Amino acid sequence: MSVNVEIEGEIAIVTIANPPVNAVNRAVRERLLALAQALDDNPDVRAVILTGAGTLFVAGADIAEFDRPAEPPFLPDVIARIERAAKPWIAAIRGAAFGGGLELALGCRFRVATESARFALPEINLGIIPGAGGTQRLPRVIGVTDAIRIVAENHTPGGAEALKLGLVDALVEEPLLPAAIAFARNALEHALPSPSLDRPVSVPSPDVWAEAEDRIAARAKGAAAPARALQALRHGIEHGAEAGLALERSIFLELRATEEAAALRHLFFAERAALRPAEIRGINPRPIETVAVVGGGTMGSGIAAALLNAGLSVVLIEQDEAGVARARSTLTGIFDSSRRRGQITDDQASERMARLETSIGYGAAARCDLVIEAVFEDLTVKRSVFAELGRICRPDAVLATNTSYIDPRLIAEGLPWPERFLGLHFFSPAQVMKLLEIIPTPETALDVLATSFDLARRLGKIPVRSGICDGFIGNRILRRFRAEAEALVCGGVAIAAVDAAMRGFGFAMGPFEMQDMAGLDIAFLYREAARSRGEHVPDIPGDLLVRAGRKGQKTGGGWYDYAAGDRRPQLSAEAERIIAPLVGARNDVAEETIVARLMAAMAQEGQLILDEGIAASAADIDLVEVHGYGFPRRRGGPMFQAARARADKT
Ligand code: 3H9
Repeated sequence: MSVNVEIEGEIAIVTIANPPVNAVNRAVRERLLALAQALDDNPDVRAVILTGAGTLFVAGADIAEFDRPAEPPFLPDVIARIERAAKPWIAAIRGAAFGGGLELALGCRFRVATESARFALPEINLGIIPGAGGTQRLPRVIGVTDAIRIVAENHTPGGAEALKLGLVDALVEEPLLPAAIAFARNALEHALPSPSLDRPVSVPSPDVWAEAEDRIAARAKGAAAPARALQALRHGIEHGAEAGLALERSIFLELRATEEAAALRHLFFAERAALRPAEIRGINPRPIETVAVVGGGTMGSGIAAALLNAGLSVVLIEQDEAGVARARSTLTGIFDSSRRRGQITDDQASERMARLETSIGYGAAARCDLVIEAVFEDLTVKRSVFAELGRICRPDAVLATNTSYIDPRLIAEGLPWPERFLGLHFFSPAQVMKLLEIIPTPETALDVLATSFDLARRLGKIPVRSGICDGFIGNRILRRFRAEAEALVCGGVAIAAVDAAMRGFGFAMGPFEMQDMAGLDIAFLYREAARSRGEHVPDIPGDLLVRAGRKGQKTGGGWYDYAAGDRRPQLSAEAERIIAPLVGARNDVAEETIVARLMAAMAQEGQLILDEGIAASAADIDLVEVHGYGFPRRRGGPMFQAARARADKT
């Protein structure tokens, strides 16, 4: 870390250089505090420019420090010192000014920025609120209504919008520093504006608060921070900046110490580490521009949409005209719905469809850099696809199978140049779900592995490498989770009590509601197949339900009953009667016990997966659960939960 100072005539230039993102840690805080004094004492200096080295200003406070108690000098005090400096400080911003970075900029008397600048207070994503004056200075600079969107709703204006909002005083062209120096010299000719904290702010009508509260509550999914950020902002408007700063800091320190914030920090670092596994460091990915997707069903079309969204060209291969027409209509539907939700413009939707080519037969795969097979989950069918691809594709084209259960080694048997082959397990809907399980075979080349991680990054996905086992990481844990849920029911716990406990924990649905939605029959057929191979697979309640014709919502009932056209589960006396032979005496256990049993089952399976070398780290397992299986983000994942439970006991 360094904070450098250069003097250009009467202007001092202070550059925070703390790679990779100029995060503000204790050393940076100490140096800034000392510099504010030293530059005030320097009679030659009339103004100070504060900037960041490289392509961004400052990404925020150093999150790695948050696992320890806060250490002085505290950022609010550093910013207060800069704000009250005798020489005006001017923030010169390109790239991200996030969190504590934006708070530092708000403590400066002026802000100049390039178009590339981006401003955010993303603290709520870490389960905390801004802790260095962001909730107080921002509304005094841009007004309450716009400040609420940035403080509590993740709005991230760029340079041009920031100028309109009044968040920056001037938008300048690169090179940034000469432009900032010219701005500073001009500013020194005029009376200075008030420090941000002293500026008047108009009190909004009560409707503004009520509407913001409603919007925030509707999107919070149980997260505490957004509403608390709004509370701090409002307090400062209603009781003055000093009271606002005090409340902001106390909420920040309170939330920083919560389990929720620790879980979100764990995921923050895990998500970044996932993109850069050690084994492919320094290995160049193969260039990928045109991708063939074989199979245009729900999964294939979703994968094609994800690729098109990322700017790649796609050839979608189907067997006949009807298949092509179905796939085209699915993709049109996907982009239409993104357009209706305002995520893309009409032009962007058309441009995406223009990058889609459809083809009957495999010929077009010959010119593709990557082929992703997404046909029916059946070994013989998949093998016949790769027999064709092996004949047609370039030897350097990467070939991937999208499989959720089948051993990729079996699919690749007989494939020429098998080092270009691996499994890519997408999750449905593939254009939405973030998880990508990457399953190399023992023969997969390292640059092919690197190519798949690079592809994940381009698609905005979270890649997790999985070794080969039945169900890979995610479906293997899911099976154990479901088995434990059924074991609870067999032990006399009510079906609805299990679901309610898991919803209370933060899942959108309980395990039985989820099975009813997805259908009970696939897992049943899987068990029946094992039985027909002579394996000993005892009957479980789900088997009895499927044999009685109860396969879930699609048959009007599974674990629950469903009225026609209504997805809300109703308690089912019939289901209870069917499974009764396997169910013990009624046993009402506490919600925490249910949650603890299911968490322990997931973590035990996760530990086996780690011990067998199937997953590279416990954090990877947490990413699989959070990004592929609806595990509540604010709980950090089953391995995080288990580690915290162990720490509590010691
Ligand atoms: C805060 O500011 C609290 C204050 O209100 C109050 C304080 C009193 N700290 O994302 P990338 C690492 S809370 C430590 O891949 P990009 C990251 O782990 C903070 N480390 O880069 C990774 O490490 P590695 C509020 C950080 O170019 C490397 O930097 N701010 C921090 O795709 C590269 O990261 C935020 O929440 C940090 N603050 O995106 C902003 N940030 O190489 C968080 C990053 O070892 N950061 N790292 O894997 C971001 O959103 C992105 O990093 C950014 C760059 C958009 C800036």
